[in-house]
Amino acid sequence: MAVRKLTVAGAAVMLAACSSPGGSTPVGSATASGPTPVPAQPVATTAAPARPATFEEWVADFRVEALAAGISAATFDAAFAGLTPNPQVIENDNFQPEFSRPVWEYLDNAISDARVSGGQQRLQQHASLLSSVERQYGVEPRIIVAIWGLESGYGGNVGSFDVIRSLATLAYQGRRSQAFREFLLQALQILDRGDISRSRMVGSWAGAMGQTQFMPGSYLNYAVDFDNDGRRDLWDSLADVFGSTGNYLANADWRPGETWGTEVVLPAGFDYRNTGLEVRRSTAQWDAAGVRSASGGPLPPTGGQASVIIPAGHRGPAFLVYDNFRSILRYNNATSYALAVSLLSDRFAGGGRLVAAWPRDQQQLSRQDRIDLQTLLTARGYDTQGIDGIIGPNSRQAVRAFQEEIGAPPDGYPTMELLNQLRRL
Ligand SMILES: [Ca+2]
Repeated sequence: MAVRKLTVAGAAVMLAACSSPGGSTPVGSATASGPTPVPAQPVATTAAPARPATFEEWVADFRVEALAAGISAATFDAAFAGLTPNPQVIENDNFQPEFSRPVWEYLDNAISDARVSGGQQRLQQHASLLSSVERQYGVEPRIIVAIWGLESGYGGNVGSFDVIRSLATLAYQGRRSQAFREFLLQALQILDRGDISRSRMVGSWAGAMGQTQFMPGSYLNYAVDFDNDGRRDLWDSLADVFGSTGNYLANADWRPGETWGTEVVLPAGFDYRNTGLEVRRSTAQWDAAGVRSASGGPLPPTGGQASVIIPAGHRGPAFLVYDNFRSILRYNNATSYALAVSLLSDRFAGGGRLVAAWPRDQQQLSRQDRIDLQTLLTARGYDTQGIDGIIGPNSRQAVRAFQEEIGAPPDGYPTMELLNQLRRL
């Protein structure tokens, strides 16, 4: 199957692409006229300066690799005929929002009344197809429809970017060129198999495809031909769309007959160091620790493990999430996304309204605030493992350690209040 190693020339191209300043320069301005020093960047290396390849040179090099990986020349040449990089794709790739969206705003939008009623209607409309998918893969219709609704508005918006053009652009000059080179090979394999025509292969700017937005690797590995017409078509066959989503989740260790989890109430004095997906316990252990279902009644059963998450810190709602929640995270690795799928699927069935309120008055940290937070925590001896303005697990751990120092609930959730306390020290 796919050859994973890069050619030497490919590695040189990647170096050039990584060193290029942001990719805002029109690609056509990169000329092939002799070695040009890599634009001024304080890179401590004695290696010979890489000459930025033109797109045409890059395609010629990539063609060798693709054909060696088994892509037919006819597929490759048809896919790349007249192709140019898409500057919009690079712009999207480099976009860094000043504020990250609070989880409640994301959920308000994701679980709108229109999306709830639209999903309920489609659950009825496609009931028999969804049941056969459930029989085959063990995934409930409402989960599949929730994913479908979030990924493409029930097929209404599959994206209009030419996938090959997007992937080629990102492989040529994106920040993660190596990964996109691989995605591009996979997309070409999909064309080669005849699953979809070149012109119909449209998607998101980053190459997610079809009504459930599969990246090319997921498509290759998990898309199924559920309507048995010989092609796996995630654009125009709902059977293939639903079947592929069920197959994906089944392969992500979905536990048939179990829920994703539930909103919970944490007891007074709960130890917030036990929150987060890393802490896994049985529901019996959580029950013994005083964790209760927010709607009353016993915690829903699971044969697996459960974790407590508090997406907006200790002032917001708490959730006990099960292995099926982790399966949804393997579809799209963002807690807010997995929560949206989970709660939307509950809303289809008449539940899913939260008991606790989100802390909507909480001021959001700007990018500069997040950088200040990391700088101050690191200076105080709580290493955030880098200062990049992105609050990841290391930053949360540092926040938690500082919260313990000052006697605040150690929920690892950075707030403006916490930042101001740090600033005053
Ligand atoms: Ca099919």
